Amino acid sequence: MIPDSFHKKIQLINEALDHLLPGEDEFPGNINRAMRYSVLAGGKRLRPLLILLIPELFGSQQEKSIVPACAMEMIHTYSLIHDDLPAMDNDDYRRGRLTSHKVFGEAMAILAGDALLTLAFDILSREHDKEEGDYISLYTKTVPAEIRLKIIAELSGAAGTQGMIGGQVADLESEGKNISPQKIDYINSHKTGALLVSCFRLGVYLGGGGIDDLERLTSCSAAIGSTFQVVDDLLDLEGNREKMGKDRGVDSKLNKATYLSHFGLEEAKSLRDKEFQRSIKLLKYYGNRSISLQNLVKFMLYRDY
Ligand code: GRG
Repeated sequence: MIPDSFHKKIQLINEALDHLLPGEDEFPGNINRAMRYSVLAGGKRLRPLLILLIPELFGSQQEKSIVPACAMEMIHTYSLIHDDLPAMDNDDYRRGRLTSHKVFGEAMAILAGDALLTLAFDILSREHDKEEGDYISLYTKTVPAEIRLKIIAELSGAAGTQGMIGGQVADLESEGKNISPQKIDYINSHKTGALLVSCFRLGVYLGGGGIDDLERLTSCSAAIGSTFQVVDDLLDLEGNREKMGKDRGVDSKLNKATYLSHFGLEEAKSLRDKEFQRSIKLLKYYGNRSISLQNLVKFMLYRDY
């Protein structure tokens, strides 16, 4: 399970997501219900946690990070909804529930994904929300406009064809083929790594880190991002279905070439250990301020769901 020390932050993120998502009773209700169904289904909230924790390396407060953390979770959830569609991985379960298209139908699931992607950039670019003192007003008051613009550019780059979508396209086109280790690395670092790297980079912008910090933490997150996908592949093979809240064996069903299928179990676990040690070494540069982050990285790479 995710360490208890993160529960307060997860609660903060969940409350903000609940507030920032459109209400179930607002018109048009069906799309709002579909968006809320997938975002509020649980999920480990790893990406928002990273965006809250990185600024702490620079002694900055977490309040600044809440809106970008929610935007990231909305984009991540959109990618899961679309990844589960019949045209992609065709999964029936996600986060312990039936997938969006199983409950709301394929058309509404596609639109829920689109709406979450759009809402993410809406909350990042809006000046204020309905009430005074809400999450968005706090964000615009505490984060300068040039940093907010940088965050939008970073996130759209990571989610687009040079990032997550590019990796997803390579993944789809590689099904049933014997692909090179370089191609596997491209898939892992783009499909999964791109958003994780941008969590770290967003955290540096929000925390006021310098160019050295950006380089150090980009390198650290690149190792974590690709390895996170290798761990996901390991769980697809060895994980517990109940704990994971989704079906196993999807990679072999779709005949996907992964780091695991190419190099085998021992090599995949040894890569995980090596990249974990490498990232911890980089994080130790920040001394005690990085302890929570080190714990989160450990959980990410040795998780069982
Ligand atoms: C635009 C049509 C269209 C489709 C987009 C971009 C995309 C489809 C899919 C992205 C690829 C993807 C879903 C990668 C999986 C990354 C991954 C390992 C997800 C699991 O992350 P966790 O374990 O999940 O953090 P929770 O549920 O805990 O948030």
